[in-house]
Amino acid sequence: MIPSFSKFHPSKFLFLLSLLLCCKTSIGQKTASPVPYGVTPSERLLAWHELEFYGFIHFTINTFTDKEWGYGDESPTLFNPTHFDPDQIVLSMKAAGMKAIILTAKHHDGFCLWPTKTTEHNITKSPWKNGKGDVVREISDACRRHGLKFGVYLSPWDRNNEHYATPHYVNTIFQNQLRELLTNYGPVFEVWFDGANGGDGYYGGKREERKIDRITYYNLDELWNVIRPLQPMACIFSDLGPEIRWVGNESGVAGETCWPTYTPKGREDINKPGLGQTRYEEGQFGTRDGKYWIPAECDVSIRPGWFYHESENNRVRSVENLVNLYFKSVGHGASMLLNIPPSRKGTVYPTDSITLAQMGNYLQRLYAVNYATTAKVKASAVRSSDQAFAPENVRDTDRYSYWGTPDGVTTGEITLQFSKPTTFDVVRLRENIKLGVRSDDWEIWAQVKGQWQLFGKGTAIGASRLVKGPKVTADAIKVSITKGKASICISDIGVFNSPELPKENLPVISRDQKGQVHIVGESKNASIVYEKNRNDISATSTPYQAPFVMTESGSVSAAFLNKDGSTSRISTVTFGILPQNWVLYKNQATTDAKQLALDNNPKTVWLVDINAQGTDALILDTQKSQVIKGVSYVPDPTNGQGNITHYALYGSQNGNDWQLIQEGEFSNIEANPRPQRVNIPKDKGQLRYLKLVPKRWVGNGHQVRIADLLLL
Ligand code: FUL
Repeated sequence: MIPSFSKFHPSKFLFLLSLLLCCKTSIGQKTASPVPYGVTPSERLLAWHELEFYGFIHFTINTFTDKEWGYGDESPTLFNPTHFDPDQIVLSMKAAGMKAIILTAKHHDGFCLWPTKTTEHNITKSPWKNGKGDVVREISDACRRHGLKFGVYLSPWDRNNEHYATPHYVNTIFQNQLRELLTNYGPVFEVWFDGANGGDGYYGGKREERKIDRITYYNLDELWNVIRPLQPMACIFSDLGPEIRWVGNESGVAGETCWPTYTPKGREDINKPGLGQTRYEEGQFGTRDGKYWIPAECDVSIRPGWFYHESENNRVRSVENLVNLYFKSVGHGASMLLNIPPSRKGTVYPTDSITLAQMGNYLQRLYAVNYATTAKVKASAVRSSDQAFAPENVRDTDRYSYWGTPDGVTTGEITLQFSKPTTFDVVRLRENIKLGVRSDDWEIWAQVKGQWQLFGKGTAIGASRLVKGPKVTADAIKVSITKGKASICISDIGVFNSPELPKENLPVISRDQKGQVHIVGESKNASIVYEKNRNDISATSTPYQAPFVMTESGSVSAAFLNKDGSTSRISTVTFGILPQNWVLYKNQATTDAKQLALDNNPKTVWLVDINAQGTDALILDTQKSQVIKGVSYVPDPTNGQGNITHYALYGSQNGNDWQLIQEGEFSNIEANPRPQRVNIPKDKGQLRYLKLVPKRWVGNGHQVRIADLLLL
């Protein structure tokens, strides 16, 4: 039918016009979203970013050999946890607030924790559950039961496998191990490839050094293609990505400014990343406008080592320490991957699980009330009246709803006005990372009694930024973006008041040059008790009244004993034999600073020139023949360059005839410089002289570092 114009009426025209205008405004309101800036995360990385805090389990044959890196010649019969309890492990970790767990399915020693068909060196050859056990199955099932995601660590370096360093290992054995893990154990959120690669090992009995080309050997393109179809949501971690990068240290700390975008220097083609190729410092910071979206992950252990060592039972990080790391990892836009090593029982040790529960309690209370949700919000500019860009979006829990400014408006501010003075000390900022990392510099201001005070400032926001400031009671807060590369897209401003954190208060144990042990500390209504050469403390432990002499080697543990019989956490210090008139020298020449290696203070380091690898030696004359049970080498904890990685240790009665005691490696010292113990067998232990020959050390310099040398 042809429309009849005769039926036209002015009121109808007005109505149509207003309808049209109305449509126009609403079309106008449906302003286009900002164009993403730079690179953006994939769907699986978005899901990964939401996890923020998850756990690592280091558990294998090393748990039973007291080692950090197995050589690969360990008998599978050693693996035999007495009370393995996957629920206890997973629930202890969940209690901390972790959202996922990554298990070391195979560490460098090559022992597979699942019944693999790829090698005999696996759990079926252990006595545990008569060879019918499967740790990967039990942990992955427990994760699912308790609502945590599951991930796998599979060490590329395999010191057991005879084929390591040949194409057969990498193209068949290693890939098939991955296939098994990614096929048989349900969804996997992350696959973890360690950078420690190549070197000496058992290799099927050859006991030799095997070097690989870290860039080409693993055929990484092919490896990624094994993962993709089997687990489309699994993010791949290695030093350089391709999806998650190593932060460059094992201390749990990301750079103050830590971009999720990254262009590794000199390795611009990330599709051929190599393993163990990281440049340590870079990982902490990432690259503004980097070519790839490869956010940082901060892996750190709750203890000095990655595996359980009984000797470290009193060296578990405190909740205060862990929370601090949380703010320096998750709070800087990275993730926190906290390692909890189960003991030989196959459970999380009580000190660790108590600390985890404390951490969970802290985080729960921290996030319990977000004072932003009820605040009135006002922004200096808004993209349009479309709800999609409304300043109020920063108050909700949706990580992708946001306050947006018009194109080209890269600076601006947003104010949250509280209905009454509000006390807080933590502010959380997030950008809608689906649109890239857009803003650079930001400031947070608190309005206290009418005056604006700076609460915090920094660079980079990304997926999460936690700003911990002093406690303030304010009427309003203002977030000011003072520099950016694209229009603002802030998705979250959270305002929280952190709960009181239990402060670590432990007795401090020290020994003076005369061998007097002093234990100092104060705790209300508590006294100090101690034990020699025991890790545990109880109400019946010896009350500390005055310094006592201990010239022999051994440990002292101390704690506060409360009136009700309970005790604080325990501090333990290991002393070497008291170095009285000992002479330490280098075979070529003496060095003035040598005493720094005998002062039992890891902060003072003997930096000693070494003429050529494997020829120089450090000699210790203890002035009398005595029984020495071991040596502890304490590397420089602050500067890895020069820390010894490979050594030979000799002993002598007369300083002329030397007997080799042990030759070996100080495992993982580059990434994790913790004290290293070498045991001296009884038949070689009657000694006056010791000679340490540094064979290899970190870096290419001509100096090695010795923070301390203890004779045990
Ligand atoms: C390191 C490894 O060599 C350690 O043993 C540990 O697994 C840690 C997470 O990564 O590079």
